[in-house]
Amino acid sequence: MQTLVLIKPDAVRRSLVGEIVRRFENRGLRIAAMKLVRFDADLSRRHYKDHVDKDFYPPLEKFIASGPSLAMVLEGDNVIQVVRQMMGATNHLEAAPGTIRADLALSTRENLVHGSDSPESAEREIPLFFGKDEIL
Ligand code: IDP
Ligand code: MG
Repeated sequence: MQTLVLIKPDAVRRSLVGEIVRRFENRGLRIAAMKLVRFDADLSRRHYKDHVDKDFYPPLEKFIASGPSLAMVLEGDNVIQVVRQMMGATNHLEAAPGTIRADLALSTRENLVHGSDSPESAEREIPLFFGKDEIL
């Protein structure tokens, strides 16, 4: 099983890439693909297609395009659920202690990480960032 993980521009700016990748590696997940990506408005609208009509979307698009993100495909048993659990709730105040967002974030928008929320989302999101030949 595979999932798409993004380490968002706030995390890259704050030099938290290593800290966040370390958590996933230590958990036992395998990195199947990894690269820096720069969102533009088109990629943002495609990636966040379920959110484009929401109030928080315009500032979200500005944020996600504000600098490079690290995109990864992670692999492992139940990886979608495992990554979502390790990320914590969207709102850092509701994220359980020990999760990435609870430990490292102070903002609901700038919340460091993205992880696909279902197998259908993973199947849709991975090809937005990686060709088949880039997933090893
Ligand atoms: P998720 O990343 O935990 O799956 P989603 O509901 O899919 O959360 O929202 C996508 C992203 O949009 C969030 O990670 C966060 O960056 C941003 N976002 C979601 N809800 C809010 C909000 O209420 N205020 C500001 N930003 C939000
Ligand atoms: Mg989501």
